[in-house]
Amino acid sequence: MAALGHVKFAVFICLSLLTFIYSDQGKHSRFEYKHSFKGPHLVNKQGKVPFWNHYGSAIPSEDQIRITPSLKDQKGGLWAKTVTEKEFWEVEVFLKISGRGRVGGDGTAVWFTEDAGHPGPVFGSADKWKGMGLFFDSFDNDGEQNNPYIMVMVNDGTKAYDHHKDGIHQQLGGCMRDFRNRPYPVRVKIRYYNNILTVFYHGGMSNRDEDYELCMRAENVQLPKQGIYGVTAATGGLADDHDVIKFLTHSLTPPLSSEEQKKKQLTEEQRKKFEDQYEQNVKKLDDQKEEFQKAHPEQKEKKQAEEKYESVYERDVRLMYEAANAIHQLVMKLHGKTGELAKEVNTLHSVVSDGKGKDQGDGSIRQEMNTLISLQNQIHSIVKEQQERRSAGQDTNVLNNIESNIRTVLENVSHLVTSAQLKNTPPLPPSTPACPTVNCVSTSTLLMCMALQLFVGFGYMIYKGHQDQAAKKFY
Ligand code: MAN
Ligand code: CA
Ligand code: CA
Repeated sequence: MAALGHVKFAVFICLSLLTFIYSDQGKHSRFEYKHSFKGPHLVNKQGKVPFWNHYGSAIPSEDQIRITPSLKDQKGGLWAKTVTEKEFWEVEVFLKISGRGRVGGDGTAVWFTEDAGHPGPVFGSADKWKGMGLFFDSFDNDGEQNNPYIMVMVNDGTKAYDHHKDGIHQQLGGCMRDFRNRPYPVRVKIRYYNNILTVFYHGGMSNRDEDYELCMRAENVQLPKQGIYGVTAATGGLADDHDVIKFLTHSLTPPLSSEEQKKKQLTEEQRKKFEDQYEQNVKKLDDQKEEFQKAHPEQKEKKQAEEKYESVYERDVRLMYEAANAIHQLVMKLHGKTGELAKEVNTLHSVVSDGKGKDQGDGSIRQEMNTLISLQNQIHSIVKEQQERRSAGQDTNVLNNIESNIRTVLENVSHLVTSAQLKNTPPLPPSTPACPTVNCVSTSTLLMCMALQLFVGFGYMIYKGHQDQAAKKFY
């Protein structure tokens, strides 16, 4: 499978090369990736454009490099790290120059110079360069109303650019175009071949490749045999965003002799052979994929199952939600039950009060009193647990209500016990039992109280268990 992938990749590379090396108007054009960049993934992890250095205000991002933001007096630049190997070349640069003002400044420059530039006064780069600079000059410094202007200036390292006159007398050639705030990127294609320098301009009114027009052409141009490409920009009192979107470089070489052509150029037959091979390999890959799926159906099922069932995260969230819901239900139930219990004990209390003085006390009263005391103890322990829970920061209104209900029960039971104790002083010997004349507290009532009591305790245990489980899910 992996070998197949490599074959596929190799064939793809060959086909790509075939498209890069082609004969065009008697010259060969070859894409130079080390002197180019384009989106959508312009920057590496270090935030740099591979094979390029940037300085000043330039900020590379995924799909463009902002050489200057629209702030006053900014300078920025981007220069290829390596020199060119071929004497003749063609670069195509995509730019966006935009600003809110009717007039902007100052402009962008595309360079081919002997050495890489550094920050300076000429559109963000150093003066007295050796080589060529093409300037998108937005601001009309000399007031001749001839800007925005695109111009080429060749320098042998001796001339200082005349910023105040927009270099009007220093230009090799140019054309006046408004390149600011265009709907699509504006483009420039600079071709240097056989010492002829030609500049084509694309006004950014469309995204079509064929919308280029000739801006300038000059013969007998002497540029360094080897050089470095750069793109820089600057703002002054006025400011624009100067963004570069693409920089595509091709080296241009003379056509090969017929002998060389035979050796180097891939014939149509070979091309067809590669294409067929590629098709076959793709088919083979598909067949193998199918075979693998047949041989390992569990893999497919596994994948389907993974899609069908929820993820660990989804399950945890769902469980937490369900647990919280269950706790809520339980607490509400507990709330209702303690209310009932309170009512029950109140009834008990009034019955005991009514029977005061009538009851002479006997064994059954003593037994009931003992049950009441144990009931009191149990309720007391619940109240204590409630207090602990509240001190752990888990108090809610409902839990408070439960507690207050239990407190009422506790008070009433205390009262009941005290009344019963008073009645039985001094305690009667068990040998002389006497039936009460009034049925003050029935055994069934007491048993019901105890059942409720147990229910409360049991409910609380379940609630606590749920809560512990829910708490564990957070770790
Ligand atoms: C000021 C100066 C000039 C610059 C213009 C336009 O006048 O900074 O150098 O060209 O603003 O930005
Ligand atoms: Ca200017
Ligand atoms: Ca001018």
